[in-house]
Parts: sequence; structure tokens; C-alpha cells
Amino acid sequence: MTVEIASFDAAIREAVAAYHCDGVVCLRKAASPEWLAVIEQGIDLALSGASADLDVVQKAGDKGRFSFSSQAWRQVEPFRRFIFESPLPDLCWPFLESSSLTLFYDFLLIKEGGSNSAATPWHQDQAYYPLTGAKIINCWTALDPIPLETALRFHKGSHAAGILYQASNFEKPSDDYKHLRRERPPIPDIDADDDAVILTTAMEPGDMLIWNAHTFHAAPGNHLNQRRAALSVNWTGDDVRYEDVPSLETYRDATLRTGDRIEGEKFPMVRSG
Ligand SMILES: O=C(O)CCC(=O)C(=O)O
Repeated sequence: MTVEIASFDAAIREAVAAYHCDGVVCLRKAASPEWLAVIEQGIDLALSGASADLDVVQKAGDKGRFSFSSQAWRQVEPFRRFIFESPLPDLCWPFLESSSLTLFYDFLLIKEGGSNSAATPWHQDQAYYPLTGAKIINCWTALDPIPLETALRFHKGSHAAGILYQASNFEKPSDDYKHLRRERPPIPDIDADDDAVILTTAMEPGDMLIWNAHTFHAAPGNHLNQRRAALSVNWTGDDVRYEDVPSLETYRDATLRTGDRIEGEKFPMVRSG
């Protein structure tokens, strides 16, 4: 079954309740046209070499490229401005119900028109992180109109059991992920589960999805003739601790030890109190 994700323009309290129930919520017009223009300046810089961690992939047979970049805020000033100076942190903080709000990383993803193979398999973001705790959110701002055909899909309520499954290998889903944690259960076959409720919604530029890092989600490639871009900002709250296990460099900080709160130069705390 596929149904529309609940969305709210301003009622943050209702949105927080929907987020807790469903594991995802959509905030309409969360980023203003002015801030979207700032993000576009950041994209130009990131794609022209400013981002230290940029991948550009064009799969055989695809017309369009799939570009993605993590932690670009550290080099790309417009992204830094959006993350620290826009209303974004104050909008996101209530969803964590936390005494603090810490930046974990930003993630730019651009599926150009015709990047048909750039599908994202079902996964939980936290399956990739060297982190424990439940207060981790992904705040994903649409930068283009995104119709249902290329929209993200979420398994409603899949965050609630607090179970972490194995991570998928995005490049080749039939192979193991390189930092696979075998002690975790394999990813369930959500597409074959008749009881799974799949939440999805079409989006306009500035609309923002907020989801819990335990919520299963997936997305198709972009077979349309138009760009499908988003900038996501990932935040952690006061119950999150570092776990010194192998993972991508993006998520690691050599100064932290297992059990430490994640904060410091790489993961700055932006709100507390
Ligand atoms: O937008 C997409 O295609 C995938 C995004 C996603 O899965 C993520 O940021 O975790």
C-alpha cells in the first residue's frame, strides 16, 4: 500500500507527533527561496571542486550523472551559512527532544535527469554510523520539484522497534557492504511485505522531510528529464554516543573514543540549553 506522508505548514508540535508515530514527516516550504538560492551557490562551488568529498558517478547506459558529497559545509561557505545562520537548526531541534543539537554531517545529492540507475536501496541511515542512541535525524530539503515517480519512500513506523539491520551496499546491492556488521539481522524484504505501509509524497523546492535514522527508506533512480537534487543535514541529540567501529571517514572522528558524546570541531554543537 502506498499513501501520502502527513505534512504540516507550521504546526511543529503536530509535526513532531507525526514524526514520532511514522518515523518521517514533511514540512512544506521549510526553506525560503532566498535560502534555496544560497544552497544553489553552494552547489556551484561544491561541483566545481570546493567539496573535498565529492563523487560523480555515471552508470553505463545512463544519460545523467549522480553526484553526491558529504561534509561539504567544512569547505563550502554557502552551505555553512544555510546550516548555521538560516532558521534550519531551530526548525529541526524540536524533533530531537534533546537538550542539545549537534551537526553530524551534510549530504548533497544530485540525480541528473536520466540517471536511471541511481536508485537508492532500502536502508536505515544509522546502519552506517559509528553511533549509538535514538536521537538522530536527517533533514532533507528538496531543491527541485520531485514528483511521486522519483520521490523517497519510507516504511512507516520502522524506526519504532529500535532495531538496526545490516547496511546495504549502495553501489552493488547484491554484494556485502564493506563495513558490514554481521551480528545484525539482514534487511527485511519490505517490497514483499503486504503489511508494510509505504509513505511517500511529491515535493516542491523548499519542502523538507525529517526522518529518524532508524526509519527504512529507499528511492528510485531519476528516469525523468529534470534534475532531482536535495541537501540533507544530519543532526544528533543528547543520547548519542560514539562507537569506535569501522565506518566511512565521513562519520568518524579520530579524537573520539567509544562512549564519548559526539561533539568537537568536526561535529559542532549548535544549540544547547
Ligand atoms: O534521495 C535519495 O535518492 C536517497 C536519499 C537517502 O536515502 C539518504 O539521504 O539517506
